[in-house]
Amino acid sequence: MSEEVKVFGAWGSPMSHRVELALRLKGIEYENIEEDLSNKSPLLLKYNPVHKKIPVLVHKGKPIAESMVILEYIDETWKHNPLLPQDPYERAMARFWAKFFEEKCLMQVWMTCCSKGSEQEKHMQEAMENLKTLETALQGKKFFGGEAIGLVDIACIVLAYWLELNLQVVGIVLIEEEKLPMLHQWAQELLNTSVVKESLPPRDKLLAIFKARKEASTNAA
Ligand SMILES: N[C@@H](CCC(=O)N[C@@H](CS)C(=O)NCC(=O)O)C(=O)O
Repeated sequence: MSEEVKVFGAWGSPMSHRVELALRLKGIEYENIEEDLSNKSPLLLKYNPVHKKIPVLVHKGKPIAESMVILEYIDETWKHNPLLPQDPYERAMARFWAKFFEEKCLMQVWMTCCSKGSEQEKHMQEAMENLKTLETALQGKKFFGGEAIGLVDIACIVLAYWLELNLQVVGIVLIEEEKLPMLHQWAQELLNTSVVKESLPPRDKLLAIFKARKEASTNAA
């Protein structure tokens, strides 16, 4: 491991998956360091003293935190199989949509999974509106990155897999073919790509966690 690439992550985390997928797409070997999030290691706290969260990428002894920042670092360090377009305008657009997803879709869909009744209805409507807007960036394309998986696809994979599974457990289908046809098609294409399939955490293990969380919240109510 000449490049000394380490990823401090957790098997079920969509944020550490972003980093691992980017490294896999670039063919960069890395050492995966599994963190116990209920008992974080002194090294993780040293490497990410501000947020104390995973993922952290450590390259040649230097730590970088925040998944989207790490993705850009990876893209700038290993320039082959680019995650961002070469054209400055297209790069700006990719960053725009990744930010839109982070700020306007991620939390809204997550809150749809976690809330109930009229609260849930409100979050779901907001999530739908924002996902319809996000979908426009897929017009005429297979992936947000075009023919190849790019930064926005990696950012949004949490929607196609983790959030979809969580929504399934609470009995909601958001990414329906009729309502969000382009996002629906995109999710299928993405999850059928071998590099993605090989990198995703097991569906059954995630479903068990989401079901246990739902039962705990039902019992607490
Ligand atoms: N904005 C951060 C979010 C990272 C994050 O939320 N990590 C979670 C796991 S998915 C974590 O470390 N949770 C433990 C904690 O909050 O104490 C990123 O994109 O890297």
